[in-house]
Amino acid sequence: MSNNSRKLIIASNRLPFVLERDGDSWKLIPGSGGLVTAMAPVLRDRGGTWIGWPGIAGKVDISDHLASASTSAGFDMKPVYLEEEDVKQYYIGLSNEVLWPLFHDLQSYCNFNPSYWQAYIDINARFARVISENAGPEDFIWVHDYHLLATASELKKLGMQTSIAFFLHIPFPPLDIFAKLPWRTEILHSMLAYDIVGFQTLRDRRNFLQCLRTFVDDISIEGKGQVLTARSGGRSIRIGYFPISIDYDEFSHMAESREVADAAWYIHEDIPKGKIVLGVDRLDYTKGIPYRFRAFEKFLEEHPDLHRKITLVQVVVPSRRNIPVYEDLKIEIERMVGEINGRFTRSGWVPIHYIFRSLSRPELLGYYRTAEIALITPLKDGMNLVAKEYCASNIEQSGVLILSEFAGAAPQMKKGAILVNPYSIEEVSKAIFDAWRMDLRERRMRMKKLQGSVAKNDIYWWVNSFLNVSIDRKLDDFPPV
Ligand code: ADQ
Repeated sequence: MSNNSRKLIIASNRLPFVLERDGDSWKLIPGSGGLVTAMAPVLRDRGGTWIGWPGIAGKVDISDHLASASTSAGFDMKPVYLEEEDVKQYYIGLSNEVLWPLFHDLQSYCNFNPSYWQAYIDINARFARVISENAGPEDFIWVHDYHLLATASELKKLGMQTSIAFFLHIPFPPLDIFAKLPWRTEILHSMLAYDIVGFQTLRDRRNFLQCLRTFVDDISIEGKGQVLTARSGGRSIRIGYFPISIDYDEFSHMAESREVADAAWYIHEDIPKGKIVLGVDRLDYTKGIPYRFRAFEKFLEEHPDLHRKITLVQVVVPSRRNIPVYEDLKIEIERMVGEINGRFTRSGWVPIHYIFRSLSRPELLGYYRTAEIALITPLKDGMNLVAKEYCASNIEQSGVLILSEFAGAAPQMKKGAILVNPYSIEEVSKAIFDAWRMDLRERRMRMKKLQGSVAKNDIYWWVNSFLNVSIDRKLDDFPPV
C-alpha cells in the first residue's frame, strides 16, 4: 500500500459537530472549544475520519446529517453512541467530575465515585471497537484527550498492531495531586499502551514522568530533548511535548476582512469611550472568571479617575450545562456582574459588558481586533488558544496581552505578555493598570514578538512536529482529496 492510501483517523470524545433538537428533527451545529478549533483545519479536505460522540444520549439515525456534514468538511465522521447512563458515568462522571478537575489541580471539585471507573473503561472499549472497524492497517490513529486515556489498551486487546498516538489537551498534574486518584496505576498503565504520548508543555511531561517513576515498577526513561523514550513491560513508548496552536494565517487574514471591520465598528459604537479589556472563555471554573472580576473591581476601586475610560467585556461560551457545578458557576458570574455593575455604573458607562453565547467567527474577531487589552487568567490551562487568537487578530499591533502564568501558553508568550498569578487579585489589578498606561512603542514591540512566535509555531508546525515524531511523516503526506 502506498503512502497516499494512508489516512488520518482522529478520535475524540466529541465529533466536531454536535447534534441538537430542531422541532421533530435534528440539526448539526459546529462544536465549540479548543480541540475543535485546533484539529478542524488539520483534517479539513484530507479525506480522513473523525470518530466521536455526536453529543446526545441514545441512538438516533443521523446518517444523512453526518453524510452531508462529512461532504462539506472533506472528511468522514463516524459516531460513537452513548446511552444516558454512559453519559452520566463516563462523561459527566469520570471525565468531568474526576479527571478534568484533578488534572487542573482542583481536587476539591472531584467526586471519586467508585462506579465511574468501569463505565470509563467500557466506553473506551466502545471507542476502540469503532476505531478498529474504520481504520486500515496503514492508517495513522491519533486519539485525543482525557476522555480516552484507556482507548489504546482496549485497541490492543482487539489485536490492533498499528502504532497508536495520543495527545493530552489539558495539563498533567503534579505527583502529589495525581496520587489522589484511586485508579492512578490503572491510568498510567493504560497510557503506556500508546506508542507515542504527547503533552502540551514541558511542565506536563515532567509531571507525567515523575508519576511513572513513582507508580510503575519496571519503568526506565532514556534520552533528552523534546521526545524521550520510556520502557516498560517489554515495550517502548515515546513521550514528548508539543505546544498546540492555531491557524495563524486564517485568523490574521480574516481579521482584515470587511466583515470583521464592520463587527469591530459596531463594538466601538456600543462602547465609544475608553479602552476595552476583553475576557473570552468557555464557561468553566478553571478559567478563573470570578477572580478576574474581583481584580477588575479592585482596579476600579483604586483608580476612580479611570472610571468611564475602561470597560471589561467578558464573553462566555456556554459549555457542559448539564453538570451542576457549571450551572452554579453561571449563577455566580451573573451575580458578580450584577454586584460590580450595581456598584460602579454611572450614566453613560457600564463597567462590565457580559455576553453569554457562542459568537460567530467574525464577531469574535471583531472583539479581538477592537480590544486594547486581553485579560486571560485561567487558574490552569493546557494551552489556551484564545491568547494566540487574540494576537493573530490584533492587526493594529497595539493590544496588550495579560496572561496567566499557569496557562500552557505562558512559556511561549512570556516575552511579549504581562504574566500574572491569576489567584493574586492585587497583581492582576496592577497588570490592568500597567497595560492601560503602556505607551504605544512598547505595546507594538511586545505584540510583534507575540505575533512572530505564534505565526512561526502555528497549528501546521504543531501537527507536522507530532507526525514527524510519530511516523516520520508530514501533513502533506496525507494529500488533500
Ligand atoms: P478549551 O478549554 O476549550 O480547550 P481554549 O484553548 O482557550 O480552551 O479554546 C477555546 C476555543 O473556543 C477558542 O478557539 C475560542 O475561539 C473558542 N471560543 C471561546 N469563546 C467563544 C465564543 N464566545 N464564541 C465562539 N467561540 C469561542 C482545551 C484546553 C486548552 C487547550 C485546547 C486545545 O482546555 O487548554 O488550549 O483544548 O488543545
